Amino acid sequence: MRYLSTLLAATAMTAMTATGALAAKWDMPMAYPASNFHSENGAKFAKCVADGSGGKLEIVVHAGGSLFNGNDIKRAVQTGQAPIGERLISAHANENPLFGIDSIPFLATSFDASEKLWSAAKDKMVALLDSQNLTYIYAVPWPPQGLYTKKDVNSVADLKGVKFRAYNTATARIAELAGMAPVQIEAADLSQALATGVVDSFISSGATGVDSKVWESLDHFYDVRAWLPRNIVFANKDAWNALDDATRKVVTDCGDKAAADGLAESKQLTDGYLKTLAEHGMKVAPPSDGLNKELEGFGQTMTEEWLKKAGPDGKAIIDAYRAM
Ligand code: PCA
Repeated sequence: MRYLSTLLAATAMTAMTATGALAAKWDMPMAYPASNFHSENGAKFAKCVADGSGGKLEIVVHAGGSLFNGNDIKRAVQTGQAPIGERLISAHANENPLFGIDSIPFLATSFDASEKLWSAAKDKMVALLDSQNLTYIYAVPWPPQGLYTKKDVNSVADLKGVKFRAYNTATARIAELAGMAPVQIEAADLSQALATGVVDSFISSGATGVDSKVWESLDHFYDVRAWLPRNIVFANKDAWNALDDATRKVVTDCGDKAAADGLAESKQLTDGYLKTLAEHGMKVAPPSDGLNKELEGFGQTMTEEWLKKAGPDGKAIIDAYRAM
């Protein structure tokens, strides 16, 4: 089904506008549900571009992984099957450690710290994307990441043997360090994986917990605030190059606005998500000191591992961030 709709819809189409100007239609795959704040922000971005370009560029958002699975979006945009798309960039840390910079546990744990880390990393990230035929448009952080479980967890030992949903190499590595069994699952499939017992734990934001109605399967949210991963919106470089200068400027300006609006939304919604989890009967609490210390220890291990993998470029980013 997905493959068929992909074939039918994913091409960048061009048509003439009423005034005779060449108009383009860009399909924009996104992985998270239409009601998620990233997706709503993406829809506003699309409207901004349509309005700003006077209809010369129409961007059509396809939320919820309906056009491409989350894991396939980046490749689809690189290869031109989709002209633009949004992806959780740390899910691609296996291609290059730089993509995982925002998911190193306890390196940047607040919105302010996450913005600093991003400003230290952004130029290199944009260049890396460019080297993969992708033009950076905008990025928005998720709220801080916490631990969802079925039972009380007071130490890492309580996690041993738990079936854990991972969404990138960092979450898989945490599972490994804690003696859990990681299973890579897209957010779109999370509710079902929880309901069928494929997994009983994961680390994510309050946003994804609410999107997935996790209270139907789980009881606890530990507000660990371990990191704030980012979704990045990028365009296929050839599709980008085919736009005229004025339209490119509209996309860039709308992207800057989407980055600022998305950050503000993410901040503003953070507490409300945790309230919603609690209202549905979940126990929402900070981690115990013991659990927190052990997780911070994982953070140190993983920072060292990351620095080894990322080499001098990675070290330069972390040094610049720490000096801010
Ligand atoms: N939600 C996404 C990634 C980070 C987040 O908060 C997810 O769980 O897939």
